[in-house]
Amino acid sequence: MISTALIGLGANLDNPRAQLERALEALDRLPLTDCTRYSRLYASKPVGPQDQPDYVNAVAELHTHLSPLALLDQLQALEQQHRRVRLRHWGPRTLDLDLLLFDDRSIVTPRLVVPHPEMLNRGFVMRPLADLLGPQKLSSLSNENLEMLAQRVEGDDLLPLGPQE
Ligand code: A4P
Ligand code: MG
Repeated sequence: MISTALIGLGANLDNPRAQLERALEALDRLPLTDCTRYSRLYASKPVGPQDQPDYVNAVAELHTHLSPLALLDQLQALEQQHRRVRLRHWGPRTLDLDLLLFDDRSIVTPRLVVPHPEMLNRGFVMRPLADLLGPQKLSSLSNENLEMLAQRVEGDDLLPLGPQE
């Protein structure tokens, strides 16, 4: 059975834009998985500790035959390949991959919570997600449409990156 998964990507170390571009290619090469589309990239101010570089964020849509936990394994392996430095919670990282949504499933296990518990509070997730999916309803989250949810959390701290920047 094929499922649709939405992945949040974030990086703020070692040329974050290049990290994200490499990660998007790598997502398309995961076993039993295609990256069908992705949002534009956004520069964003750090949420959490402020004494760290700005982030680059994006959201990618995958079609996958993997289970949610098998996909999480693959995402964590990719983070390791990008030599992610995990110094502190909400601190700087070369690559962070969050599993935002998996079809319309709700999952609560020690290793994986879907929908990602913080996504609704984060403009750097909701704006690219709304760009990608349009004003549809997300049944696993709420009855509100995505564009309205995105507007509610949007600040002025998101900057779309052009192709050559
Ligand atoms: N885990 C549970 N559910 C999930 C899920 N849906 N997706 C578990 C991914 N992982 C999930 O994650 C800790 C554990 O969460 C994993 O072992 C997994 O089993 P982590 O990524 O190792 O820990 P972390 O990154 O230190 O914490 P966390 O909560 O993931 O940080 P966030 O929420 O990713 O926040 N500001 C801007 N502008 N842009 C950003 O991208 N990112 C962060 C990090 C802070 N500020 C930011 C940004
Ligand atoms: Mg994370």
